[in-house]
Amino acid sequence: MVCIARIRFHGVPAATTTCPMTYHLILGDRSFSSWSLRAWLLFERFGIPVKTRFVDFNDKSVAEHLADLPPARTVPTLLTDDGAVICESLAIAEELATRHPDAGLWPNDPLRRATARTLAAEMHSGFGALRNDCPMNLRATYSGFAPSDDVKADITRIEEIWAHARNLAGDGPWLLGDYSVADAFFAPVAARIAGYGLPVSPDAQAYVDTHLHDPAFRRWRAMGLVRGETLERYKRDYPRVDWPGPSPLDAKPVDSGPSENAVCPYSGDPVTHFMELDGRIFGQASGSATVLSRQNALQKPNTRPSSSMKCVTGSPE
Ligand SMILES: N[C@@H](CCC(=O)N[C@@H](CS)C(=O)NCC(=O)O)C(=O)O
Repeated sequence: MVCIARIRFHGVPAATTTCPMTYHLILGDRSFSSWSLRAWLLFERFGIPVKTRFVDFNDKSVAEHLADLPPARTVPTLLTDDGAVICESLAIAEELATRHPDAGLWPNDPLRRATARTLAAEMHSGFGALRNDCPMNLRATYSGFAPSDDVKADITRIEEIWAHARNLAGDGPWLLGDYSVADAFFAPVAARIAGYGLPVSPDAQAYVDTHLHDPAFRRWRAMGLVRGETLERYKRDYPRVDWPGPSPLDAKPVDSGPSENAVCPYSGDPVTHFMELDGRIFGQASGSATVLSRQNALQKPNTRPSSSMKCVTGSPE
């Protein structure tokens, strides 16, 4: 059955869709999984409802977690209720753009759209030195990192293509004017530049700062700071400094509700954990699956307590 729906999600008017399907997005650790961040931003920034599940990076390999969801071997992986298993972030972006043509994932203007696609594709296939030497770690900010020549070359190229896009559009703050898939794809690069203190031009730094102030990016980072562990394999031995972006607002966990929201804004499941912020109580569902299949990805998640909660925007919306 095909029907037209306009849904509101997280306060963002969602796209008109001829296909009101339930998406299930399987993600990795928020602090360390750069590809997961990209995919999540696509849903969050474009107001597309999604149920999220997280694999634990600490107990077994991602491929083992996803063994029952062929051909998936990596996160993010998107399950659609018509049976697709989409396990490449660029394919997730393209499929969402096709299924939600009014959501604005790509710019409408053909020249901007072509440029946004070019930048996203280059990010998807490139910048290996930066990705290898500076793994995304949203829990640590370093000083004293000395980039190799290969990392410097990657940064030079990134500055070149960012400047090309921003000059072409001329009306930022995002690469092609309004936020597009290209920006979601470069959010983890901005996080690396910030996290490793990589020197960039003032224009590039302004674009990095725009990401650091983006409420969606801040929400993701804040949730990663309070859930999951600091994974040793991503740590580097450089001196630590403070995160250069805005800090999350403090919130404290409370044992019980009722909360202002009955349903978790991230998973769509009934709330199981509660936090207090400025005298108001909000809830979320805390879920993680250790074995994933299409069937159990669609069921109520396992729950486990979180020791503290923080919120970046004053409410989880
Ligand atoms: N080309 C994939 C890359 C996805 C990817 O490499 N994801 C990492 C996490 S950020 C992963 O799942 N690695 C497998 C592992 O760590 O075992 C995409 O665009 O989604």
